[in-house]
Amino acid sequence: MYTQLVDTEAKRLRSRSELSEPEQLFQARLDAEQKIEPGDDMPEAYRRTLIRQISQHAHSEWVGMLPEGNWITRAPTLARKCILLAKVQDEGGHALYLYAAAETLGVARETLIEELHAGNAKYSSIFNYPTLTWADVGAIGWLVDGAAIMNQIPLCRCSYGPYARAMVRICKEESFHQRQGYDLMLALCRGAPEQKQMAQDALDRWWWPAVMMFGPPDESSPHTAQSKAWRIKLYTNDELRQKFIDQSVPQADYLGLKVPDAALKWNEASGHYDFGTIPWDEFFRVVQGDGPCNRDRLDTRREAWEGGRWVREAATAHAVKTAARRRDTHATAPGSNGVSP
Ligand code: FAQ
Repeated sequence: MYTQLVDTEAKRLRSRSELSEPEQLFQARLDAEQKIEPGDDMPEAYRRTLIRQISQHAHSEWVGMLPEGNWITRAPTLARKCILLAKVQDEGGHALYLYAAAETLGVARETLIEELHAGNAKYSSIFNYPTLTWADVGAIGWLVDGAAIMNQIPLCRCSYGPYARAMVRICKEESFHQRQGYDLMLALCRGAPEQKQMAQDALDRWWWPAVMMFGPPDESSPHTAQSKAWRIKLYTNDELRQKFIDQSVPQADYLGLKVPDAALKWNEASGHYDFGTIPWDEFFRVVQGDGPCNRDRLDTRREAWEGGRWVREAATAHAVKTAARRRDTHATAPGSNGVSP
């Protein structure tokens, strides 16, 4: 399916000389690393690609609160509970910045959320896996936040201003999340043999899903070539995946854990780790809605949306009343001619 998409999309990636004059001017701005801002002229396809990527990213943060949220009530100490609460709240905040960034492109947040709830929008495959033990919270911080940062640091330099600026703060928070996850894994690995085993089991289950978070291999990625030309993506999926593996393997060694890949081997000539076959069938299954928790995740998000409806309605009613009061005060203030602005 994806190979087919690549062929079609590749045809659409036109050479510079085939671009219209406004497109060439736009491309020249991107090549000069100028930021594109919401009021600027932009090709419709650029705008649509940004809405697609930013909204998928926002949904990922939003759904991504759920796997770890599952452990807030069961954190083993008060300190760990406070840390986890703060982390999960941070992810909610990231979703809100990102929905706001998407809104600057002329799409309403409610529309995006409706698409998510209808099952028509994508979010990261990784959040469709269950958190079975406390060690999974450590593995998510270490590996999932680790992979997220690897992908997101370059996005701080992407061509669209509001997205790039949102990423600066998000990356600072994600770096801290990654360190808390690694710290949790370290505590388990220095603990009882059963705790270390729990950490190993979490690594076994999260390794390949984390490696697949970077998206399909470059030769099967329909969007990478155009997104790179537009500087929405600065690196390909495979480039970032390799960086992540190179960074994470020594970290696993330091923990005394074994990465579940028999083919993993340092390659002196390339200066990178060689790795085994990635289970892409599983990835495509999960992305197409058939992962271990897809249905559960969407049901939970829909329920939360319905459960929070009264809060949104109350906040809107309050805002309307406050605005009306302000208008009345203004109209009766001394010196006012009673005409509302
Ligand atoms: N899962 O041609 P490409 C986080 C889809 S945030 C599901 O390579 P593109 C924080 C892709 O959308 C994690 N679908 O596409 C956190 C496209 O579908 P479409 C999220 C995937 O856009 C931590 C199709 O496959 N981060 O973790 C996945 O150029 C801990 C073809 O793929 C971001 O979103 C996937 N893994 O590259 C929260 C970062 N991969 O639209 C809580 C921004 C690909 O044609 C706890 N996004 N697909 O139907 C990006 O950098 C890019 O969008 C990629 C995909 C790299 C994800």
